[in-house]
Amino acid sequence: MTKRICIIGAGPSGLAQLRAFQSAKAKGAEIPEIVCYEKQPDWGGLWRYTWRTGVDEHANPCHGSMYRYLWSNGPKEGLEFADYTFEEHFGKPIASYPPRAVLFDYIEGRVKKAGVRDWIKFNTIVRDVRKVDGGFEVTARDGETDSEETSVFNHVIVATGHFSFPNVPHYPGFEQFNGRILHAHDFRDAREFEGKDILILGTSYSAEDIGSQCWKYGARSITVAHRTAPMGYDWPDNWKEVPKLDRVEGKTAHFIDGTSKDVDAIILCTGYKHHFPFLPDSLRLKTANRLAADDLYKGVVFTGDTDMFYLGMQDQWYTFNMFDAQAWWVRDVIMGRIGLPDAAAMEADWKQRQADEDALEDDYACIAYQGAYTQELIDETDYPSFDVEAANQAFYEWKKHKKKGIMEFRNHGYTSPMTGTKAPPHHTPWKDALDDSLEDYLQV
Ligand code: FAD
Ligand code: NA7
Repeated sequence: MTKRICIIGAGPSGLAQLRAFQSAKAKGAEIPEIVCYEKQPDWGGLWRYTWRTGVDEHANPCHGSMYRYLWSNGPKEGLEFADYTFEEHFGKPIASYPPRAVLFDYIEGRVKKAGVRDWIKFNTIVRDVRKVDGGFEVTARDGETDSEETSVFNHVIVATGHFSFPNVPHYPGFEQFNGRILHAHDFRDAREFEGKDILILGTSYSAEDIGSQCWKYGARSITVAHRTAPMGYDWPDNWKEVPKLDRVEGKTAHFIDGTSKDVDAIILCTGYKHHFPFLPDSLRLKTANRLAADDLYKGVVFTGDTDMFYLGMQDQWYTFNMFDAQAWWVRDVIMGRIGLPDAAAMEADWKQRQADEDALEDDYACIAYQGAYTQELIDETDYPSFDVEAANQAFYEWKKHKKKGIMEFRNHGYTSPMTGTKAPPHHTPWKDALDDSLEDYLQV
């Protein structure tokens, strides 16, 4: 009997899984029956921009965390698909830090070509997954028809991402703050903060990029409070890094070193939580945002139930091509091409990966580690092999360029690990490029 597979989510990870099965089919293999549930009206996951915050069009939690004017925060040469290059999609080499709309177009181009849209049920949120005899009973709700359906599958692949449920801390005085407090998840348009004094909490990607956007689009000042350590870049004059926030009184933010600053808005760039409200405890992944997640053999097989898989649950240097590596590998387990070892060996695997991660000394080592993981999976499937070392190099150069000029790093170009082509410079320096549309970006 044909196996039935449920994929939850049609973001880059879920789409990688669809493309993996479709590529096996194109090579003549008999593939399982596939149903992909996607709660949004379209594919692309976080790369599908929504102006909505709070709840979505069907009153479910809004998935989108991306904002207007977002340009890739790492070089595109690190995330390029090995089976569908940027040059194939755009018909010419393009610059290295594409805005969101350009990356969405690229992601969409591959799956349009593969013809997998019919496998996806849009506007349909998975509400419940239960273990039953012979597999999993999955209950999903179609927001358009306001109706529920329940189906049984042999395997469930969770590809719901982990940058959508905000980690929202509380600090004394938030209740009385005379301004806006929002999490990065709800940030949409930097122009809202033009002429304003902004306080940002956090020191990772969201803090750096949302602060940079507010600066680019005319905020009066940016103050970034760090809980652990400052980011330490050479920031513009109206940007200060200060110690941890202690409390807020009226519009005044007080920091633990006794200094203070009057601010109009507080943006909590305090990260996200892995959150799977549709799963029972026995199937629910519980892990921190790290390179080697808990309880996942080879980073994808859930050790609590090996008929269940998770994609893209790691913290990410590598993204799209790592999701591909995972999806091809999961496909091959499901199709019986790759066998699984016993429970003890699977547990030893993720624990060893975490021990190796804990021994990494710096970001460069983390990049090499995730590159090696991606390579390991690729080597065990027919995903087109590519020069992972060249992708690592693009990331290393990106790190150095950030250190050299945090508002200039996006003006650099890198060499594609797939085609060997060096990216041309963008026509306008990032800080002056206010139009983030695909049409503007692709102009020569
Ligand atoms: P997602 O993109 O989150 O997709 C998950 C999908 O699952 C969504 O479509 C969602 O609607 C669906 N879903 C969720 N729950 C359910 C449910 N219960 N039922 C049905 N469907 C469901 N990466 C980069 O490489 N470069 C960048 O510049 C970059 N910038 C980023 C900026 C921000 C602000 C954020 C938050 C992330 C950024 N990322 C970036 C990382 C991002 O995580 C990946 O690029 C990628 O989107 C992850 O893909 P995914 O499919 O795993 O998850
Ligand atoms: P990250 O990378 O998880 O970073 C979260 C940041 O938030 C980090 O600097 C934390 O500081 C800080 N944090 C967490 N809790 C608090 C509290 N309570 N107070 C102050 N600061 C806090 O999340 P991002 O949103 O930046 O990035 C996630 C993805 O989005 C990423 O892949 C990007 O591509 C876009 P710490 O260092 O732990 O002290």
